[in-house]
Amino acid sequence: MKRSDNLPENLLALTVKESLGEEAVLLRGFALSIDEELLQHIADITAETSAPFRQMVTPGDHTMSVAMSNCGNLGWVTDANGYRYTREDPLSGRAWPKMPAVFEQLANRAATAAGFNDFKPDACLINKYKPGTRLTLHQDKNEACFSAPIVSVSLGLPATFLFGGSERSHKQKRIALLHGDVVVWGGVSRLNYHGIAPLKAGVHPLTGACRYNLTFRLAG
Ligand code: MD3
Ligand code: FE
Repeated sequence: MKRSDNLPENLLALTVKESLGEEAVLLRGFALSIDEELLQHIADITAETSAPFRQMVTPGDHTMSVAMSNCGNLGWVTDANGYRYTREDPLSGRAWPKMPAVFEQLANRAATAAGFNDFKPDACLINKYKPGTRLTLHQDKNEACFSAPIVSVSLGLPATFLFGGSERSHKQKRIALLHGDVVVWGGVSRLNYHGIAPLKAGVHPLTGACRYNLTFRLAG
């Protein structure tokens, strides 16, 4: 039996909820009990013969330091033609790998714990950070619908999350995101600027010198 079979239905009552601002909820350690299962799925999805990690190029011709892949019906991509969601992995020409049931269930339960019922993501972006890798301040606005929340899951090395406001110039809060943490962003925080500071060097027992982030979205 997999440990995800044991995820209690009443996880909500057992979860430490921390508010990061209006409609932004940090669920510390929410994914800890299924960490190894999540990492095994990431390894399978990103295997050389499936949808390997790649450093994408922005429309402004910058190569991103974060390596990315996707699973689910839609996957986020960027290239010279812009930022968008696609049904096929441009590397292979095939559909993105199916979203594992445990991913969908985790995202749905985290959203529910944060007060967003019936979240059914169709896209999961998988980000891989090595020491020095960063994600500059941006908004997530390539999705068809902004009323659904975004759920993010952190695995491996810790990161400093930069959480800004509705304008790029607004001051940012710095929040440590640790292995197993889940954050739910919805409502008024959905379009807030955010980013990840350059990852500090380190070694995590399960991931080595690396951080993974899963970002679940309703994109289509
Ligand atoms: C706040 N990823 O892939 S997840 C991204 O840790 C992205 O890899 C970061 O930002 C990472 O686009 C941060 C947390 C996150 C995701 C979406 C948000 C925070 C958000 C949307 C609105 C506000
Ligand atoms: Fe983002």
